[in-house]
Amino acid sequence: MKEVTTEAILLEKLRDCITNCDTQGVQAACEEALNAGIPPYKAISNGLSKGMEIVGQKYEDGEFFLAELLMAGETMKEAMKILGPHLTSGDVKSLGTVVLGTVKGDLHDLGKSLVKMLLEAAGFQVVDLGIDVPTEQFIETVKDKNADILAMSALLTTSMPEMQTVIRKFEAELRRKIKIIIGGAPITSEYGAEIGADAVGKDAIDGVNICKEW
Ligand code: B1M
Repeated sequence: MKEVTTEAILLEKLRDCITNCDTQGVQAACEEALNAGIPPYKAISNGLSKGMEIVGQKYEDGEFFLAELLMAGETMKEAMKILGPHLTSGDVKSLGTVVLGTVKGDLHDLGKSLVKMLLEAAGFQVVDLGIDVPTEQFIETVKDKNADILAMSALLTTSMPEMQTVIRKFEAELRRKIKIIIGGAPITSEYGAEIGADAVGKDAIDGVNICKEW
């Protein structure tokens, strides 16, 4: 019989807090996971994000509605408030400046915020433009901040073409100077290559590792 470990139980608890939209319970569950020595990124990717996948599936199946998506999002935010500070290394060296945002027409910010926390933990300076970011704002901020990397996130098939719009709007000289990474649930490596991105982050950790290599 398969042994059920404390870690597995706590990860399931985190998952269930998301599917039950339990904003109070998730705080205690995060503390419990940290106290049990579960690395914060594992708590997010193997616990909370699993819950988000279930919520997304239930929404597709017509079992959940927009209200549940919203509540699950709020629950995840509460969890990130507790886990986020534990992702930070406290290292002061700067590896470079990253301009980050979710593209125009897209209001999903949790994956993007996770990328931000991990980039900061790795030693990058991050200029977070938030969600629903217009094309010009990405380009102007890259210029103003003399950024090294532009990182864009999209969760909707309808918003992902915005990434191509942004990439096309860069003047040739500025484009040569900046590395562009994209990511989000619907984004594939093929899509990244097709629209001229330099890389696609399969998940937040992969994205940050690519930026570190650069
Ligand atoms: Co939305 N939503 N949503 N939603 N939502 C999805 C994305 C969906 C797949 C649900 C579904 O139908 N199964 C679906 C998209 C379908 C599609 O386009 N193919 C969908 C839809 C349809 C919608 C609306 C249109 C619903 C409506 O209004 N009728 C609407 C759109 C609003 C808009 O943006 N204009 C909408 C709204 C919302 C809420 C606002 C209510 C809420 C977001 C709350 C918030 O962000 N504060 C919400 C939520 C919560 C979801 C699901 C359930 C969860 C998303 C999430 O936060 N996951 C989602 C279903 C799903 O993803 N399975 C769904 C956790 C997060 C940590 O993961 O963001 O994927 P994620 O990030 C991952 C990777 O993608 C990657 O790293 C992270 C993991 O390490 N990553 C990067 C992300 N960005 C990266 C950047 C990188 C590298 C990696 O480098 C730059």
